[in-house]
Amino acid sequence: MMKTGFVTIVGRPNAGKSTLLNRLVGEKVSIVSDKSQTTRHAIQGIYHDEETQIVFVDTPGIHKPKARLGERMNAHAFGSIEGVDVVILLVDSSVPIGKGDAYILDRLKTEKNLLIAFNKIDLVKIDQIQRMKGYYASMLPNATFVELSALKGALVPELIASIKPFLSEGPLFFPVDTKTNVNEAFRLTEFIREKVLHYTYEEIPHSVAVTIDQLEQDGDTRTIYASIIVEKDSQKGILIGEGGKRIRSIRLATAKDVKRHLHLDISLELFVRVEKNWRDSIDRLKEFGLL
Ligand SMILES: Nc1nc2c(ncn2[C@@H]2O[C@H](COP(=O)(O)OP(=O)(O)OP(=O)(O)O)[C@@H](O)[C@H]2O)c(=O)[nH]1
Ligand SMILES: [Mg+2]
Repeated sequence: MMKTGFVTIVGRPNAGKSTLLNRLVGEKVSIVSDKSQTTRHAIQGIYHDEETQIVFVDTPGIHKPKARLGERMNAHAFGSIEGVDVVILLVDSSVPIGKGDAYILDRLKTEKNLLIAFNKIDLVKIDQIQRMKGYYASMLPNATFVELSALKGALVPELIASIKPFLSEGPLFFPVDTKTNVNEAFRLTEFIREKVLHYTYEEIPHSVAVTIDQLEQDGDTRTIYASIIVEKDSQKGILIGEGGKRIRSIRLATAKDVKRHLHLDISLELFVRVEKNWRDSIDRLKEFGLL
């Protein structure tokens, strides 16, 4: 019998949750960016070793929502902690504690198996982490505390070790070669969105959604027609860029990354469409599986 369990990773936007998920799984399952609110769905990544299978759940960063999309993202994050074996609160040690952290802490007060993980230790001095730990320990004295660098992979085995005591024996949730619950089409839209986030700034990353209009499959080759949805004409102009330069960069970067991580050759056509207030559209949120 193997030890198995579900572990949800929550935290503020940009804490490094998706970076950690990918590190734990050893594959790019969830997209990452230096912009906040990158992840919009609860995404599972499956960790395996000889004695354990852990289903990690990456979640949207909990933030003050500005549109229905944000409200749904928060709801998915909090919904993902129900009934799991362990909740990891991932904290960015390199940013000061703020109101948003206090809000999350308050929501996690009743969690029994709570692990507070201080991430990005590669960026900070030890005494800074000690001070943070002091604050969190005063608020949640029963939590377990660990520190790590998801980016560098430092102390990740220690994180796994501190989860294991909370797991119980049981049948596997997934076959041993499974890495994620999300399908290829979803991953492709996410790879495109990641590149959009990489090449845009300010409000654009938050205003963008990607949908696949047509997907043809031939062995390891995919022909994809996808739309990037934005909220304003001005955003469309920026996304396309002078002489189509930016959209071309997004297309090339996507193809390269899809080749590297999904081992697929893609031929990609990108269209940019303006759809005012799609982030408040019930139909769109339903389509994206967020309602
Ligand atoms: N230096 C350093 N940077 C990190 C570490 N972990 C993550 N990052 C960076 O932090 C940024 C945010 O990482 P993500 O994994 O997208 O953060 P997230 O918590 O999933 O963010 P949301 O999906 O927006 O909630 C990226 O630029 C990462 O490269 C770390 O351990 N050290
Ligand atoms: Mg994320």
